[in-house]
Amino acid sequence: MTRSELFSQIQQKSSFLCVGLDPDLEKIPRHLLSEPDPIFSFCKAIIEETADFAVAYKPNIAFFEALGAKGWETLAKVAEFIPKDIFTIADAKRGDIGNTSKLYAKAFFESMNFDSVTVAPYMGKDSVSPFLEFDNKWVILLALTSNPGSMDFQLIEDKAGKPLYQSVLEKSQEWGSPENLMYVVGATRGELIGKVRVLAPDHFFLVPGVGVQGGSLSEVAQFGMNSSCGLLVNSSRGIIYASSEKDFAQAARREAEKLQLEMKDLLEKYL
Ligand code: OMP
Repeated sequence: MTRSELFSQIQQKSSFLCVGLDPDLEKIPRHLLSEPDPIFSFCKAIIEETADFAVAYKPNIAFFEALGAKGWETLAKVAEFIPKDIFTIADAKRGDIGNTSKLYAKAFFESMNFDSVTVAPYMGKDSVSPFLEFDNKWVILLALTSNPGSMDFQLIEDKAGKPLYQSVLEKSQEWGSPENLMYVVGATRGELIGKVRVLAPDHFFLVPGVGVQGGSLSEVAQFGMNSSCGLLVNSSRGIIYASSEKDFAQAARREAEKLQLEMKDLLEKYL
């Protein structure tokens, strides 16, 4: 999917919502456990009920990988089930020496036809570039993450006072463009989102951390929105586990709609 196709979907739906698919057998409603593929049934119902409000889906690969070979089959079925006009993110946080990264890229872009994959920048250019060689596919590079451990390395300053995340943003812009490179910027770092926006004015940000992790959607929009919106705000648990009863998909729909309505107002205010 191209950047302009993504932006037109955002405008059409008045939404920049990414629904995170983090399906955990221990958390999904009990009645689904008798289905032949409970995780697929769960994701399918969530997708059917939230697709009106979402411009992206982000299956987190760990939740599928944890189930072994069957989990990979389920992931492929989920990826295939997501409507083709909705942006898909394989949240795999990959990255390795060049020839290995190339095969990771093939796995997610060719075998499963995802639009994008999350990539860790730690191993540098040759670990990221193979993902950038695919037409109309995207790298979503970890820049400033939402977790407490992000302080351990990402905020360390060099002798000139430049934090590591800033070096990641500056250097990686030599490898990709706003047409094929996005950044992960956590919603829990509200005070820093504006700084990241200055460093990467045109790139899309994938922003996890609203909802359960406590980030503020309005702050994200205030400091992070650009003239093409430039934001995909993810919520996983806050949507998919809104209810653990038979009405789980309808409850997910209500949560997704709530976020979309907030996003509509924010788009009107800042776009
Ligand atoms: P919830 O906190 O349940 O909304 O889930 C957040 C999702 O975003 C999980 O799948 C995380 O793995 C992912 N995530 C973060 O929470 N923080 C980050 O900095 C980066 C990610 C990610 O790359 O998606």
